[in-house]
Amino acid sequence: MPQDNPTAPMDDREPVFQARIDRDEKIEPKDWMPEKYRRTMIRQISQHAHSEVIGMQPEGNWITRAPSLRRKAVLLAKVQDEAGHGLYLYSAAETLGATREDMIADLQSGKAKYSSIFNYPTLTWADIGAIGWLVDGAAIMNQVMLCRTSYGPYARGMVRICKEESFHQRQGYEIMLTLSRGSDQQKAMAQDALNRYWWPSLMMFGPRDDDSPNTQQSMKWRIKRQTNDELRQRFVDQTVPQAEYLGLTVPDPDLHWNKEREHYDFGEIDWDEFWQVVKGNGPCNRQRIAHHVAAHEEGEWVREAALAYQARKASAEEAA
Ligand code: BYC
Repeated sequence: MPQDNPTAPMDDREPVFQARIDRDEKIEPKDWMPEKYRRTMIRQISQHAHSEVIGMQPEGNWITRAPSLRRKAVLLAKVQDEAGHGLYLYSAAETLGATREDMIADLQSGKAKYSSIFNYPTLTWADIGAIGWLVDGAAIMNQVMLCRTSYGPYARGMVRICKEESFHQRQGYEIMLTLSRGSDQQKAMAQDALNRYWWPSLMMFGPRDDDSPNTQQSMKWRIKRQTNDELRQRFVDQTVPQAEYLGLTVPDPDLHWNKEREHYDFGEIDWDEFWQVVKGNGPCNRQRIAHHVAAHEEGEWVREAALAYQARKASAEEAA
């Protein structure tokens, strides 16, 4: 096969690679791949990993203040799951030659992005419900598609992540259900969380297809199987009836069912806000990175100890 032949001319390798993608074959770490495919995968997987890890902060903020022992145990487990997702994803990116040190340095310098949604604060307990329901709901919408992405290690990691995300989504919806069936004050708290998290959740899917520089090539390489706008529409269609069941109002006066399209029409997203947040100027961007840097520095001794243990074990094995 020309893709396994390192001396085959580039002209042959690219079409063979594309033919493998078109046949829905998975690309594995040792397979030949165009350099741009490799860089795109590292970009997306590492940014996905960063999102999982930074996403622990807004939720972690409520672990000590969860309203009951049960809620606390569930939230603690969810936040630990997010750390696990980050680890699977960093490992998947490492199979492409990226190093953990470089990925972390890119996150901390602002070179690598993470999901815009985690730059909004969690002001009340209802925000934890809204994150599970809306943010994990949006994440699943995107990640179910990624279970069939063309890069093998990423696709396999996503299968496991999706199982955990669907539990996360349900626990968030259950919090919202409890609050919306509770006192007037609790219902108002749930409505306020929906008001603040609705639009940022729609932004999670990324820019409009017309303004998305990466979508076309990523669709061709089957990294993405659906576009940002297609997934956003599916999310709105699925989530609006859930809001109705809760008795809450989606904060969009233009939202209505379009009989001809058989989809909800919805209002214009504030794209200026989206790009401001992506560029680092959201309400919590600086706080998120500062916290990550501090935690990373405090964890230096753990990394040193782990490396020393590994080196010692290797030399003991060599001596035996
Ligand atoms: N926020 O050409 P586009 C979770 C960037 S976490 C920030 O459409 P692409 C969870 C984009 O990176 C779930 N930046 O790009 C964890 C690109 O910039 P670069 C996170 C964004 O890659 C804890 C530029 O805008 N999920 O589940 O084709 C608790 C142009 O965009 C955003 C993932 O990461 C954004 N929202 O499509 C709870 C899924 N959107 O990189 C839950 C994996 C766009 O060229 N990622 N940008 O400098 C993807 O599926 C794709 O990367 C995206 C964007 C759909 C996000």
